[in-house]
Amino acid sequence: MIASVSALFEGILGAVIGISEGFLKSFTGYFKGLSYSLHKGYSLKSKREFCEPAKENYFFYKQYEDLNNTYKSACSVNTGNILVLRQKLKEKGAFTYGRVKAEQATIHIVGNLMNIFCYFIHFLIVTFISIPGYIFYFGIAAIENLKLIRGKITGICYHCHAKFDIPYYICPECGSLHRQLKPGPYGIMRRVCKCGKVIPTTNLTGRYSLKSICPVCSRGLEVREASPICIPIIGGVSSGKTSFVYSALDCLINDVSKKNNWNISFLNGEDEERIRELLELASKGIPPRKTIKADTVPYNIFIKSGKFRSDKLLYIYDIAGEYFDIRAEVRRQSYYKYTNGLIFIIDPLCIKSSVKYITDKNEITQTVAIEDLVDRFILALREIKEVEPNEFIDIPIAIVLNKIDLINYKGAALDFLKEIEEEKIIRKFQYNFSKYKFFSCSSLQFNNRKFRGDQGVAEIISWVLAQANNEIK
Ligand SMILES: Nc1nc2c(ncn2[C@@H]2O[C@H](COP(=O)(O)OP(=O)(O)OP(=O)(O)O)[C@@H](O)[C@H]2O)c(=O)[nH]1
Ligand SMILES: [Mg+2]
Ligand SMILES: [Zn+2]
Ligand SMILES: [Zn+2]
Repeated sequence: MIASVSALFEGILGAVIGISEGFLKSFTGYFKGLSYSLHKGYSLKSKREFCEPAKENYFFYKQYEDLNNTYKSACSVNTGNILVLRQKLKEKGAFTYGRVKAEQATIHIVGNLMNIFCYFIHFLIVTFISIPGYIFYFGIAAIENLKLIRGKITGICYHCHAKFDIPYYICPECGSLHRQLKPGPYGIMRRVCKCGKVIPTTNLTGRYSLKSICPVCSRGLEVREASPICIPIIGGVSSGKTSFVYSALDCLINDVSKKNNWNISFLNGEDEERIRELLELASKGIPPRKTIKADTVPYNIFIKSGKFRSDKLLYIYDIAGEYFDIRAEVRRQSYYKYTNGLIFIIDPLCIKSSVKYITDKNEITQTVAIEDLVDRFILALREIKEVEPNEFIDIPIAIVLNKIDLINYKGAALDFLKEIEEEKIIRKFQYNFSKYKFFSCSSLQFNNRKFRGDQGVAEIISWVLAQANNEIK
């Protein structure tokens, strides 16, 4: 009797001590979990999605990963404590039994409730601290996206013709490659590169002034986050495409830009020199060298104006005439996918019925089958752009009757084609393009002791630019 009373008493004493020990462990469990989970470094999410060479902000992803890990660790601490206590049951006696069982039950109930409570408080604290950052992030990201969308800003590589959102940027200090230099876990307006250099992460803060490379071919780019306007020049061999490009550039730089108050600039000093030298030669009447198939780098010119939402970057593709001889070759030119306007050069010397109007018959040396070329090009374009036969191709196209200095006809291009009974050519464009216009010009007029494009060239380039981009009028 006395023994059982004393055992009961011991058991109760044990239980009281067990409960108080259980409470203590329950209160410390979450903090132990916290000490196991909080550590410096990257969040798994940012590592998976970005993996950038920059310092990560704690209050973006990592704080919630730490929160969840802390809760899991704290639960494990409780389970561990309960298991360890089980060992103690090997010691016989009512005191030990009461202490262990009471402590286990306390940890199980109070410990887990404490974890839920602490998790909730932890969640509130990190959320409270994070909210201003998130609001700032969403605000800046929205303004940035709006600027890129409204300004039609995208990247186009002038080496490999790939299209992308923004290029890869290079840290000016250590040369590290930032593949996704935009607002995010590494910073909203700016980020700190792993070398310590602070670099801009938005167009608004001047990201475009950093050195960049193409994400596809890794070659250097100086596109500066402008809105691209891509205009390929189409036409048979020797139809005068390169001559037209030179006179169009000359006219754009010297006349059209001044008339519209546009500011013209080049990719860099080297490219400016290349273009100016070519124009200088052309102005002396030296015909351009034949374009070869390897010449795939376009002529780039920046057009800036206070009236534009974004700077424009013109890409004029001067393609070798041989490319249009085979449909598969046309299809291989990926820039037709995103082209904003087309200039189709027709050499009247290739149209048999125009012979009687040609002043210098010696010039008739070419035999490009113009109708076949038009058909081939339109078919290839439909395939690339995936336009159904019953739909119009929605790229504006200027059809240019070139070399009119050799033609003895004063009327408009469309009338000339009708006059020589080449309505077939007119219809091919009419039936396939939603927006088209016929022009005539001479890329080589001797004027003021210089060879320059005539008035027609200015008209053509202005029309195509205005059709290609609605900010240009
Ligand atoms: N008279 C006259 N000749 C021109 C005109 N435009 C081009 N040419 C001449 O036509 C020839 C071919 O001109 P290019 O500009 O090289 O022709 P292209 O279409 O670039 O030829 P490929 O590079 O072979 O595809 C050159 O000898 C030019 O001088 C023009 O408006 N008037
Ligand atoms: Mg050429
Ligand atoms: Zn760096
Ligand atoms: Zn590229």
